[in-house]
Amino acid sequence: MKNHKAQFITLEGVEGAGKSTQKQALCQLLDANGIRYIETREPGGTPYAEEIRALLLDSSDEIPQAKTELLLMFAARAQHLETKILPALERDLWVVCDRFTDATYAYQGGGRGLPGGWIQTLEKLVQDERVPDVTLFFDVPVEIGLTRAHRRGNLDRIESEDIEFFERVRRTYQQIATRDSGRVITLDATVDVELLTEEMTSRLMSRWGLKCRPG
Ligand code: T5A
Repeated sequence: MKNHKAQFITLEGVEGAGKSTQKQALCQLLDANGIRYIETREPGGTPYAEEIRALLLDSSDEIPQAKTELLLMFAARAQHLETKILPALERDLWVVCDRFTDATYAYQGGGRGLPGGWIQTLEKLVQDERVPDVTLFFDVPVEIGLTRAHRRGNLDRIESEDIEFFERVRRTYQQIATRDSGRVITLDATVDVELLTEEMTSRLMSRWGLKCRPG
């Protein structure tokens, strides 16, 4: 393997894009190459941040305002970044994280229509210059993703938004991927699980100079 500093990898996409499924395949690739890593997710990732996640995703009688939702996403992120992600990277552990700040631009920015400038301000405050090294964007038409998510069942508060909301989320992800194509790898997530794993594995092996395929 080429010499690499510990990588901060994030997975993004609309609901049902297949992030969680492909995260397992990514971890198998890292295992096969003897790379030490932690797995985590947002919102959440630490006990405190998981409590914020529960607040964010539970459906209750009082619906949080879009601004409240934005601030809670970054509150959870501050805790997660400081107490889990950065310490892991400092110990030379790679970090595989299901969603990060691109999701805030996509959901609270694109979906809810909050100004991008607000998100940039909070991003600077919470992350300073820290951004993921690699982001895998699993791109799938909203109807396909939502059908998969519905099949899986148990929709949370945000998953229950209407189709136009998720169309704006997807468009924002696509814009980020175009603008930041050095960091973001876009994968066609309409194909079956095995084909998608194959494509992701090949792209990452060549990017990092890995030699061993899982299994
Ligand atoms: N959020 C998050 C914000 O609004 N702002 C933020 O800043 C952040 C960080 C939580 C919610 O929080 C929001 C976004 C979310 O609404 P989450 O925990 O990541 O996000 O939950 P979801 O995105 O809802 O996770 P899902 O499980 O719905 O999506 P995945 O992980 O993309 O999909 P996955 O792998 O679980 O697959 C879903 C189903 O599809 C099948 C699977 O078997 C499964 O049944 N599947 C496929 N079927 C056919 N072909 C494929 N290629 C398939 N891949 C998977």
